[in-house]
Amino acid sequence: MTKLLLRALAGETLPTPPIWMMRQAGRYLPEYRTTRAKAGDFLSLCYNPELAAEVTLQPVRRFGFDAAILFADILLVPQALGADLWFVTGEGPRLSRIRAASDLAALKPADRIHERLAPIYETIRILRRELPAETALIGFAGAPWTVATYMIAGRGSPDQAPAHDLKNNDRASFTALIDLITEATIAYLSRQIEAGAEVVKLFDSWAGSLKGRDFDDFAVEPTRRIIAALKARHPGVPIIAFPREAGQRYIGFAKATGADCVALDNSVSAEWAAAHVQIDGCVQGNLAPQHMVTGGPNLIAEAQRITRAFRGGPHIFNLGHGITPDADPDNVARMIEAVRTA
Ligand code: 1CP
Repeated sequence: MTKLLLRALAGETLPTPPIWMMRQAGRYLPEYRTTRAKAGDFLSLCYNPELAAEVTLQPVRRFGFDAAILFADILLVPQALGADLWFVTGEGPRLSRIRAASDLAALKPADRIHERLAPIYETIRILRRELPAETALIGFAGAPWTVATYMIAGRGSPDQAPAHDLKNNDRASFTALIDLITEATIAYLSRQIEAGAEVVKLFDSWAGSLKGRDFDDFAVEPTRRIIAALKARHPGVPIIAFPREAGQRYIGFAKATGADCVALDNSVSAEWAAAHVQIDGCVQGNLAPQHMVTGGPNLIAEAQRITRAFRGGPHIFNLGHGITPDADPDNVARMIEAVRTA
């Protein structure tokens, strides 16, 4: 096993961490904007295997990252379950809303998602043929809570209030939705692995808004169930969990869920995470994405501080969240150089 990313995920402490970036294929790259224009719109790009593979490869070619992440979106699962999905330019995603048991009843069962998602599996097959031998391929899905927040609100919501309301006022519908997304996610990620994904990642971008018991029931438990099912079917495939803004709840998250690696946002310090999270295994993160916009000596200093803080155990270098469209591609090259010479 020579791929650096897989070695870190297997628990190896490496002299130089493998490097990739959340949203590494994206609007900060001129070549992405060109291919996206060719596809027409964002969803057409996701469902066009040749072009989705092309944008996945672009940042690997340009920067030599140690991993590629499948180009797709967490909201394709709700769409495959039967929700309407569209993107409003400059605003973000819109979905038909789940507000009551009758909305849930109109969704498809979890095993009926593959027809719609077949192009995604084809993208993965193309990527396995075209990626360099040393580059690992990461598949992904949203974690059930985060996907549910979009399905319930019908859009991104800063405080996830509509999802909290359904959780607190109609527990039966809410848990039925979480269960449906959990089953669909197991089916989706299994197919991604069968198509050639070597690692899968669960994005729980809004985990931080779950507190106390809710965090156990709706961040930890669905993640644990998905990981247990995937490990039973595909024992060798490592899984990265990203309970963004979990704070103190990062502690023990890998043990509680069975994740091989926990991804850290940039609200926790690397020194704290090395002491409290990395003791249980591999961690990924946690450079603030803003440094990719501002650059300069702070970018170099921060990238090297994080690299050194995690040097005592398995670590994958990444940002704490996705790179933003206003980032300077030259800062990405500078960041990689800083990490590799830290
Ligand atoms: O081209 C464009 O204008 C579309 C922008 C875009 C991109 C590049 C969206 C819309 N999705 C993506 C791709 C994407 N999304 C990837 C591809 C691989 C990569 O990282 O390079 C991944 C892994 C995601 C995951 C995703 N989508 C998450 C979880 C990670 C995170 O950022 O917290 C979430 C929450 C989404 C929903 C989504 N899709 C797109 C947007 C703008 C959003 C966020 C909506 C919001 O809440 O405001």
